[in-house]
Amino acid sequence: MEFSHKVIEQKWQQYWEKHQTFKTPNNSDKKAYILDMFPYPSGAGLHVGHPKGYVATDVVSRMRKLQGYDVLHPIGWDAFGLPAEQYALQTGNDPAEFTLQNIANFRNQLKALGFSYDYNKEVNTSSPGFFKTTQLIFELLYQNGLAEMRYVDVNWCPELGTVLANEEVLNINGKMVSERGHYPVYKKPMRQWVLKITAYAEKLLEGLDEVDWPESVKDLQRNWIGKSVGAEINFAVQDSSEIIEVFTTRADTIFGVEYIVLAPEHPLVTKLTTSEYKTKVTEFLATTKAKSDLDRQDNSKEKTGMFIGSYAINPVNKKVLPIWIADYVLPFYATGAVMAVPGHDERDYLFALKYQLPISYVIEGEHYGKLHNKDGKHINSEFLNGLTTNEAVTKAITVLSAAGHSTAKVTYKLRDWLFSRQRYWGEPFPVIHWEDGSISLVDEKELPLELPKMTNIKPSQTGESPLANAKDWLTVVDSTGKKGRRETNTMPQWAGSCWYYLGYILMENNEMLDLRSSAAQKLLKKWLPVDLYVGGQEHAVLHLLYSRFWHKFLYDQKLVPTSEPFYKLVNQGMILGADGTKMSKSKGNVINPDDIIKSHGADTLRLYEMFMGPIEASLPWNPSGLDSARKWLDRVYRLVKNNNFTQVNNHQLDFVYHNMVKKGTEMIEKLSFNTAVSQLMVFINACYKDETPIYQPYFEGFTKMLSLFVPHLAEEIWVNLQQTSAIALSTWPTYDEKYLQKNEVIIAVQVNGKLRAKLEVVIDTSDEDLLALAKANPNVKTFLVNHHIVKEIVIKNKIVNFVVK
Ligand code: ANZ
Repeated sequence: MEFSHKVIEQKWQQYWEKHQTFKTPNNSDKKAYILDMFPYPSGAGLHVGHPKGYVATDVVSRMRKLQGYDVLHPIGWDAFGLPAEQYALQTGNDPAEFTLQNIANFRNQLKALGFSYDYNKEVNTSSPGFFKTTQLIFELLYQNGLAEMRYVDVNWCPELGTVLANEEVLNINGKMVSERGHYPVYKKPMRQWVLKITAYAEKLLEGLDEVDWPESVKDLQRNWIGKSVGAEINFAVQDSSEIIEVFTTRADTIFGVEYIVLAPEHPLVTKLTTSEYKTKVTEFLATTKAKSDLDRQDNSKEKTGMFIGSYAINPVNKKVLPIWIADYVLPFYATGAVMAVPGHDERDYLFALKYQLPISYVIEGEHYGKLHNKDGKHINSEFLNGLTTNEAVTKAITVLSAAGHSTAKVTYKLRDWLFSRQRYWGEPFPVIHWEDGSISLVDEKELPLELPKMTNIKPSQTGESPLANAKDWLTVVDSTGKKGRRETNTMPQWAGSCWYYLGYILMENNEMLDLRSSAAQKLLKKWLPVDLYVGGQEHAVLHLLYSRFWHKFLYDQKLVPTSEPFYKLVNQGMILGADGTKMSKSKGNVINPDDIIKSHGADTLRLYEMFMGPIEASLPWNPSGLDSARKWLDRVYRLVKNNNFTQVNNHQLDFVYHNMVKKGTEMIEKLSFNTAVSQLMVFINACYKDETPIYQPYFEGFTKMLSLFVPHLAEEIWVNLQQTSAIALSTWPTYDEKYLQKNEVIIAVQVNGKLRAKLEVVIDTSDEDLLALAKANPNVKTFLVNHHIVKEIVIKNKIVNFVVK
């Protein structure tokens, strides 16, 4: 190896820290806020997958800095979370201490990779100074009617005496059991906080048109929100004053309704079940509760249901329709009731076949007892006859609405967000439940409401969080002697990540500014929105939807200046194990970045991860690729050590240098890092070919570009080029078009009008030479052999065409 990465890397990391090279400036009107999805500081430390996204954002941040932008490039810790809670429950230790140790380890690992983070801006979601604002935003949500308490089923495990998160519950032989110990788990209703994200469904949908995100992520969000435009139609119950409201997107099929289906959990079920069916209905409800919503919607799973003894009346033709309950109708979607049209809807069709219910058709086409789910002219439908689906939907709704039987309705699949967890290690809710049943918020002046220190964190045995054991903390008495109890639930891990990107902006001199202060508002105006956000695809929906919801709420409160938080989003691909599968401890294919930093250096790791392929691609770790990256850095360093530099341009490198600056810049702008690195490689090859001393200004430009990827070595080379201040403080190289005038053109070669080759030739190559070159091309050759050339057409600098027989 040509240089000691250990010496160089430490030296420059200390230099940057000492000189505060990457402290967030406030000098320019141009700003770049470049953000990584912050890590959960697990006990396992960083793995090589983390740096891929972090190097990408570092490359962009460093370029923006050299281009004269004020750059905000921060990092922090998503520090509440289940593993720390589990560690606390198992060992009796304090999760706060454990978390701080993990953070220290993560920070050291990141520093060893030479990232240009401004560590003054660091945030930790579990520190009171941070979650004071999380609690404040919760209070604002509550005051604006967007947070409320409801009874919700939780996973209760009596043996463990605790409620489990969904990911801690396994499904074995159709039964829910705890991941730890395989004890039975039951659904138990508990009072929970819910945030009304559904109130923002439309805004969350519309906002997607404003952002530069991968279409796949936008689609995932759109599907998650699941907007459905349709109508509610009222069906009167026979011999009763009850009305069943169904939601349908296909009001046009109203004449094809054969029966009505209620979700088994629908509130009318008890009222409408006649006495002879009562026992069976109760049994049916119990079996439905054991099924997941996913299974209930899965068309490949068998649908079950039963008739409950009552009938409804179709408002258009007064047809009497039996009322059924069935598991395929979900209680929490739309009205939880459907009008079943077995001729044209797949689920209704399968259900009707199974229970021998009649099937009729209202759209012309091939029927013969089959499902017919194509568009067509309507039949058997009185005033809808002859219309297509779209026309018939509109007309049906108009007619039914005029008669008072229907209202146009938009429904969303999006559910309100279950916002409480039965955990110790989370943000306490700033809420007091008083003995008279009222609820009040903790006075803002008393925030943050901190977690009580507990010497032994253990389950409460009641389903409440371990906080139920902290009796002193729990009990509150007001000035009149009225007693209250604090909330034992804590907020989910998502809470902190909903606004941490604002936290960085507000973190000034180790203190979080009050979101509403004018200093805070000024900074938010400067930095928002985030210009580039890089992170894993696994956050496509939850984190990115929850944080957009909070952001839009804060926007409506006039506390943030933009309606969307993250302008551009990129999902980096995974780094797989060398065997092409996901890295995991059990497979023994995990690569630890600390080992690579020791053996090859951080610069090599950074370069390798950027050069291995497009940023979005998931690619396997390749040790020989890593070695090659190091070899190339040695080659660059050798060139510096063994060469003379000159201030006189011999013009040998003009094209290759200016081309590197132009294309390299464009490629980094497009986040095409691997191709940008190849531009640097082309330049180094040209330097090696050029025997004369290298024109120093060109090599300086190269080193600046190199510094984005391999900052330590670049700083070292910079010193070798007799520079006195850090390369990170220099300016981005520019190119001159005049050196990029092409002396080559691309010639298309066609045989019988079909493109068979492209040739790169010197401008104004003669017709004879072009013909000779074209005929020599191996691909063209295969289309000429065994053929007779009838005509040769040459258009200078453009095309060669052979007409053959
Ligand atoms: C009659 C009909 C006829 C329907 C037809 C479809 C096709 P999306 O687009 O997903 O919103 N539906 C309504 N509420 C439901 C619930 N709680 N559980 C299960 N299914 C429900 O789907 C709307 C359609 O799903 C509605 O339109 C309804 O069936 C069903 F040829 O009504 B349709």
